[in-house]
Amino acid sequence: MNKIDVCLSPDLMHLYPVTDKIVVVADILRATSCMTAGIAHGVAGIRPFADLEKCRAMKHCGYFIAGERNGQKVDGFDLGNSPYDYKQQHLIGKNIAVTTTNGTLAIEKSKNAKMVVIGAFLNKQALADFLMEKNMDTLILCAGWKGKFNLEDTLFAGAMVEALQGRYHPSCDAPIAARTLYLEAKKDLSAYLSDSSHVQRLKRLNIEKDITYCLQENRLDCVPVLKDGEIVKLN
Ligand code: 3SL
Repeated sequence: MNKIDVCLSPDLMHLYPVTDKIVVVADILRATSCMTAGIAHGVAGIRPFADLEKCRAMKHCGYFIAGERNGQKVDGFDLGNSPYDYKQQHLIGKNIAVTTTNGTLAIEKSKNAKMVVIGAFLNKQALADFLMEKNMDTLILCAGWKGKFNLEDTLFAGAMVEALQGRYHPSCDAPIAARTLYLEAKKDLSAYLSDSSHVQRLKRLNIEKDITYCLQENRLDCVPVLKDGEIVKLN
């Protein structure tokens, strides 16, 4: 039986050999939810950068540039980090370069994986179907917040473990703990997360509608995959 594991922070990635695994990167609020929404909406490709200036430089290569630091849009960038930014009509068929506080760093830290895919509650079932078809050991990487654990990414990891239950065997205690939390939270994810640090941070910035959007399960039937450094729709 294949194994499923959960890495609770990008700072722990050195503990997880991934060269023979699929890594699912999750930054539920909001980076990987934005990427999933954008790709589902018809954005041609999204190139992630951990480094802000490298991302900014992509403007000269014809990319729209998207970026956030501490939840707020980077000055001079075309887009912030709201899923609604990624669903604008004029972005269909276009390419975006993006940098975020945690999500794009988590993607960079996954670069040795056999395959990197982008996870969100939005595409949970599409992703689970894809993983079952691929039939490979899988690691869910939670982007967290500046190296620390966060609840929303861990709940998503637990949701994936639950979706793959019976088909995958947990590698250690993290997937068991994440699933237990998800089962407790799933009736009302939004209520369960109401006191969590990043929900509080985003509420202070008045972006409740992004939280509501990102916590919807199985709204999008799309698996974004990292190919030659760019996130594209799996075909
Ligand atoms: O850290 C990230 O990657 C972002 O998703 C954080 S925020 O929701 O845009 O603040």
